[in-house]
Amino acid sequence: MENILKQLSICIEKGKLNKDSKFPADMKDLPGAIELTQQALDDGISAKAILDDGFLPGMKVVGEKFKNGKIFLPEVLISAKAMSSAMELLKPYFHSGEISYKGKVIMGTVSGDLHDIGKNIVKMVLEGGGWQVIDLGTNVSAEKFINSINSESVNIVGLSALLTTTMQNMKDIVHRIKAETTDTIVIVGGAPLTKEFANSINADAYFPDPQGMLDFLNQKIS
Ligand code: B1M
Repeated sequence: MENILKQLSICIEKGKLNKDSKFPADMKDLPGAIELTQQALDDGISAKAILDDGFLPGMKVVGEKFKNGKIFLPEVLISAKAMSSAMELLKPYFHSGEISYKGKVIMGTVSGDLHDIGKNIVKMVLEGGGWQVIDLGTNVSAEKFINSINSESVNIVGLSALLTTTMQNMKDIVHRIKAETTDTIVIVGGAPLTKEFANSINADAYFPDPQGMLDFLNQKIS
């Protein structure tokens, strides 16, 4: 089990999408993220283990290399593509077991921010936990969040931000949601955030990981 997840993590890191991918040259003809994810599932490895021990460690290395100038944006994109494509195979497992939804949540990445890998993972975990997620996508303005809160009659919203610059946009969006809607619970997350920042912008909760948000939502209805 450890071996296949390690290989998977290397495929994400190197951006090896599938067996036919010509990139990277030194992995030619080897199975890629798609085949290894399928193989792991066929071997009975849980979707959570594939995510936690295969996908996420690979993407962490990508982030560190990018930060240290060892790789550049195109390589990051290739890795992100490998991870998102393989993630499609996990979707049915996150979705399975849903008979009726526990509730509805709106999610989006805040305006100015195009990062959606983490937000999509949170979405899948919530859906896997029985919640319906209305995904507004990336670069979502305060207006769009507020319109969706009103039109869908939803009172729980999750905001994601990955850039220190868009944390300011998050602050403005939380402020507008609180001022222009009633009793909306705003949950925030994303790598650069802290609990202190979340408190300072008047968010109702902050979670560094999807499970924290899922547990919080489940507690709300118990
Ligand atoms: Co960008 N990027 N990026 N990037 N990118 C970072 C974030 C960065 C830290 C890289 C670095 O410099 N080391 C840096 C930000 C620095 C800063 O703000 N201080 C950065 C930068 C600078 C940029 C650009 C400005 C680069 C440029 O153009 N010069 C640009 C900005 C574009 C924009 O948004 N306007 C940019 C672009 C991109 C790509 C498009 C190439 C690509 C995004 C692809 C995509 O998302 N579809 C990309 C990527 C992939 C990254 C890194 C490498 C990986 C991010 C990621 O997906 N992580 C990242 C480096 C890093 O993270 N170390 C980086 C994996 C993901 C699973 O984690 O999103 O944190 P994360 O989500 C986690 C938790 O945070 C949590 O759960 C998730 C699962 O565990 N979580 C929540 C997230 N949201 C939550 C919400 C919740 C609860 C939990 O409740 C609501």
